[in-house]
Amino acid sequence: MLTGAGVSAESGLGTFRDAGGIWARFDPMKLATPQAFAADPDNVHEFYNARRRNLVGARPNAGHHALVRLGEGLAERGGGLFLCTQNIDDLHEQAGSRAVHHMHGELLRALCAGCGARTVWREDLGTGTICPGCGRAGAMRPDVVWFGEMPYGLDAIEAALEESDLFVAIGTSGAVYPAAGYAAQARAWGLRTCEINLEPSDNAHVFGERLYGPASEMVPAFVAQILAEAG
Ligand code: BJW
Repeated sequence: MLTGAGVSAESGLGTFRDAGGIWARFDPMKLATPQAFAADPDNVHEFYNARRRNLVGARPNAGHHALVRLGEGLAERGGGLFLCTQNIDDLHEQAGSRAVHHMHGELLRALCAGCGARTVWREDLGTGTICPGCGRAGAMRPDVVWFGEMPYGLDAIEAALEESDLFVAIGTSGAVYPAAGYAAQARAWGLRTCEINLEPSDNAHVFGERLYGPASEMVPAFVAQILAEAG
């Protein structure tokens, strides 16, 4: 299972590439690259501080809750769910999903570029923030994956894909790699593949099944169908 910004859209968190989305209002090259952070850390901190404050008030929607039921239902039947999200929010966890794989990091964590410590973080970050690990200031950044950086846990994702019989992408435009490549890989390996999105994504043609509509409606219906099929 791969989720993207669309699953959190109905919880009030903006998507990136829709009309009026985050990258329509802000230049990703000035905010979501290591070079941008090196050039203007205050600007990047301000952008993520605002999004962190917004996230603290956000709550999961019926799509997130349905994925909890899917995980539990598959476990009861002797199966399992590998939930990989590109989202840096914690709405899957708030809903009750466990062991969520955040391949693009987490907004509620800080990373010290000096010592590598990753710390749970709910407050604003700034250039003067002191790392609780090494005690130094000046190297704290949001623990998120920017363009040009290696996403987290790619080996674990590939291993989970290899063991799966179903790959589902929910609420993602299929514009960002390597995440966007998993559907084609899954298809090539013979997995059943399904896209759930508001509209066809960039790689919609790759999926064997396509369901279009809001995640809060489509995901609960899909989960009910999968659990019924599983018996
Ligand atoms: C709804 C809905 C509703 C709305 N219900 N649906 C080829 C191979 C490998 C890499 C590259 C490559 N070509 C280029 C690259 C480099 C680059 C890349 O992909 N660039 C592209 C722009 C072309 N990738 C990278 O740099 C990555 N690292 C990397 O490649 O390392 C080296 C490497 C090489 C080879 C193999 C492995 C590794 C890192 C990418 C980091 C992305 N970071 C961001 C920011 C994170 C922090 C933050 O949040 O600020 O991650 S960018 C942004 O995009 C964010 C998202 O996770 C990511 C994906 O966006 P997502 O989730 O798909 O959102 P949207 O807005 O695009 O789509 C939402 C969808 O939902 C839409 O379709 C709507 O219709 C739908 N929707 N409402 C259901 N209610």
